[in-house]
Amino acid sequence: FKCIIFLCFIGCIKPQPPIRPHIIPIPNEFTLQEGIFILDKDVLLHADAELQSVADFFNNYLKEKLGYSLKIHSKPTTKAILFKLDETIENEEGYELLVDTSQIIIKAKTAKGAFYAMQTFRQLVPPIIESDQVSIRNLDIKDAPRFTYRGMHLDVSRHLFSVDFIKKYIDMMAFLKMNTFHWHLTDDQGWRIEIKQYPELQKVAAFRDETLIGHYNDAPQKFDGKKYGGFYTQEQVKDIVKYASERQITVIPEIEMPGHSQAAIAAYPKLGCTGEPTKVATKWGVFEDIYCPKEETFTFLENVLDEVMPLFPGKYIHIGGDEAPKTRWKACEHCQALIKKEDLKDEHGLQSYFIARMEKYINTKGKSIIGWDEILEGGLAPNATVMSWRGTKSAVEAAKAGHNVIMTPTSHTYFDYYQTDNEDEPLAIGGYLPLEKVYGFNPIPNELTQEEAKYVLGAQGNLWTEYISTSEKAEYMVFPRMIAMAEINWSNPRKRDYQDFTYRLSHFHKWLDALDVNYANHLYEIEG
Ligand code: TNX
Repeated sequence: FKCIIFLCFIGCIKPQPPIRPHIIPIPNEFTLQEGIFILDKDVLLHADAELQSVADFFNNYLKEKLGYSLKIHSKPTTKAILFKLDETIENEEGYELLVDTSQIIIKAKTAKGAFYAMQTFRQLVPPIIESDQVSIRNLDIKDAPRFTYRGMHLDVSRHLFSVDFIKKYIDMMAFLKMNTFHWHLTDDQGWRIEIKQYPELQKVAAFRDETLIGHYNDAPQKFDGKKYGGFYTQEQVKDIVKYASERQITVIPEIEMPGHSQAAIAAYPKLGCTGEPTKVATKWGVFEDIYCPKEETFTFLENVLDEVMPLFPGKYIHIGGDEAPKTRWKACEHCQALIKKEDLKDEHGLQSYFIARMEKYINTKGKSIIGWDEILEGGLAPNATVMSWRGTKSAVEAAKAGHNVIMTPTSHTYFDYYQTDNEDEPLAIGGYLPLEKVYGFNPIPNELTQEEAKYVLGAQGNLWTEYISTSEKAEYMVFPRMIAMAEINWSNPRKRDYQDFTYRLSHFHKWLDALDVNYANHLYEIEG
């Protein structure tokens, strides 16, 4: 009898790992083995020098999660977690994660790979741990991403989001193995990055009359005397970029030109073609006041970029290029003279001249440009990467011309669209993009040959925020669609199975709850 009690006692206290792990994005190769590894205070940690910073990051994470960090050991040993550099792993971001009873071994070629191994490891452990030890099922994982560009975008012009929220967004991206944060910093309704040389950007362009309530086509609302707005100081920008880089995420700033520039023109009317004063936009949409292609404007943009570029160590600067109506350029003598002088066909040729000129400047600083697919108009800037949003046609054209492409089509990646047709769904900009459709996205257009498909760097989810004024709503729109996007970018398409994904997602909800993320629960029926 005593024996039975003893056995039961052992059985009851021994924590049981889940039978079927539910990792998102799903790893390439995954084999469960017999046995478990027990993570407790006695486990040691050893890392090769190249992976030390990730191992430290990991140890800090364990401290938060379990209440203690592991003791560092100078040599590989048993009852330990080991971070090993492995040059034989092909993919720069790839990793292997081996759990057996005496060791957990993380192998990677770079810090990035080790970081992603750590993200997988996190999902092997329950979101909330009540004791100070945890058991992990023995297994082997070999994993590497499908695409090198795995992005999420956030529009902070239409609505402003706190630094804390942006960090949370970055944290979630890192957890899902995404590596690029596209930060949409300027638009008609607000300029959001501090530029010291141009104080009116902070005083004027960063604030708008608070009349923006209601829908796209609503009649103009009355100004209630309040201003809406703000901007990120360069110190805050540096802090965010550093935070992202510790999580293997590159931040790409977007400074829109020549269109979506009414806020800047409101601050400095000379940047426009008419020179007339205008206001920071108080409605959504596309506006006719755009930068005028004169020397004064180019100098302004170059000076702005001279302050922006050093803040962002990544290779890319996004210069917008989308939705630039040519009304003002048609009516401007200087523009018409320039079209003649440069032997351009028309205003579209002038747009191409504008972009190519800015590209040249940015290239001299060692950076490359990304632009929305309108930069194809009138001839593509020589080294540009195209962000294809209006469909796949532009992507095909750019890839066939040997340009890199990032896929962000409205049809599959616009998270400002409705995600269900429920009547009580919160107001969205329009459109309909359910989770299953996001999950079914294939970033490689059928028209491309295998060779041409190499120009597709990956895909990105976009969050435009005309109708998203709070962080709770931003999270609601993004989750769970971003989780599907993460799997599209990372996992082997042959592994993709919507039913299996929703099974894993229903478990991932526990993570979202634990991390205090507000999400749309599409699975209540499945779970219910
Ligand atoms: C189009 S996508 C835009 C944005 C809007 C968005 C709303 C793109 C390059 N431009 O200015 O916010 O649609 O869905």
